[in-house]
Amino acid sequence: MPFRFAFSMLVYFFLVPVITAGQGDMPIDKAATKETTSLYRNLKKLSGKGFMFGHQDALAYGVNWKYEDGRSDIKDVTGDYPAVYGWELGHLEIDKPVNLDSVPFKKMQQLIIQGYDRGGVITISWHLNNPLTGKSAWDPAAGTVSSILPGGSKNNLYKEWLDKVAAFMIGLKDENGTFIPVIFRPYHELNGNWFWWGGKHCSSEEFKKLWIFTVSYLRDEKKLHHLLYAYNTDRFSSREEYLEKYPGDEWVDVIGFDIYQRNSSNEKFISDIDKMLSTLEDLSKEKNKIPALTEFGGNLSDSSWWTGTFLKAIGNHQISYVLGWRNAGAKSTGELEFYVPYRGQSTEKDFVKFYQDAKTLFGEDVKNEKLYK
Ligand code: BMA
Repeated sequence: MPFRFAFSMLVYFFLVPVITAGQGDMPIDKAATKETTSLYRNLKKLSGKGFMFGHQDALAYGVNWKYEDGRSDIKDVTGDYPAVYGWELGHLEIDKPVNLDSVPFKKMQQLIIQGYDRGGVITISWHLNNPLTGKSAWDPAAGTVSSILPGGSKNNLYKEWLDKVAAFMIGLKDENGTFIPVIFRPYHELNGNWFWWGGKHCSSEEFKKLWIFTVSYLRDEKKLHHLLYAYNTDRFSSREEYLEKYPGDEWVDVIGFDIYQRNSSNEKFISDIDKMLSTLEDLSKEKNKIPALTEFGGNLSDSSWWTGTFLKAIGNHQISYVLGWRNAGAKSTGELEFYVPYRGQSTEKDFVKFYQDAKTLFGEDVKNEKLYK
C-alpha cells in the first residue's frame, strides 16, 4: 500500500471519527450555549425511549379557565404537566402587549420560565403579520417574501421585527441569568397556501433566502445562541414535496410537520401519519436532525382516540415530540375549540391510559431526564 494512500485511510477511518466524536453532535449554531447543545443532544437520545407530549399555551388558559397559577388542562386530567410547552409570538412585531391569541407577552415570559424550571422544553411559533400590507399572517399578498429580503422595500422593517423577537428571546433567562433554550419554529406550514410565506406565494429560492436571512440575522447579528430552528411543513405527499423549500442541513435543527385530522376517518388518519412519519424518520436519520410532529389536532369526539388512533399512528415511530394545539375554548360561534382533553371531556379516561403508556413522556419523565445537562 503506498504511504499516501495508507495515510489517507488512517485519516478517514480513524482520525476523522475520533475528531468528530470529540466535538460531539452540534446544533447548527456552533456557538450554542451549553444548555442548548445539551438539549439538542438529549432530544436525540430521548427519542429512542419515547415521544414527549406538548401543548400550546398550556399554562395560560384552558377550555374553562384563564391564568390560574399552576393550572393546565393536561394537569387537570393526568396530574402531570406536558413535557413540551408551545408559545406564540404573533403581534409582538407590531408592539402589541398581547399576542394574537390575547396572551400578554410579559406573562408568557414568566410562564416560559416556569415550564423550563420544571425541566420542560419550550417551542415558539410566530404568526407574524404581513409586513408588506400590514394585514394578518393569513394575507397572502403577492411579493411579500421578496419585499423583506435584502434589497426589498420592507427589509428594514423586517429587521426591526426580528430585533423585537431577539429582545423577547433575550428576556428568557432563569434566575441564575442562564438563557432558556427555545425551539424556534417560524414560517410553519410552509407548503400550505394560507400564510403569506406559504406554498405558491413565493418561490423555493425566495423561501430559502428568507429562512437563511432570518437564522443568520438572529444568530450572527443579534448573537442569540439559545435557539434551535425547526423547519415545518403541513401535510405532504412525498419526500420531494417535503424538501422543496428546505434551506439545507446547515440551517435546520428540527424537522417536522403539522397535521389536523379534520373530517378524515381514523383509519385514513393513521395511514396518513404513518406514511409521513416514515418519510420524516428517514430524513432525520439521513440528515441527522430531530424529527417532531410540530402541531396536531385529532377527533376528540371519539372517546378512545388517544390509544385507538393517535398512539397507533405514531407509536411505532421514533419522534422527539408531538404538540397538541391550543385549548382556546368557546369561539364566537359558541363551539369549543380544543385539541387535548380537559376535565370532563369524553376522551379524559383514554388520555390517562395514553399518559400511562411507556412510550409517552410527560412533565415528570422529562424532569428526570435533565435535558439541559
Ligand atoms: C390557529 C387558531 C387561531 C390562532 C392561531 C395562532 O390555528 O388556533 O385561533 O389565532 O392558530 O395561534
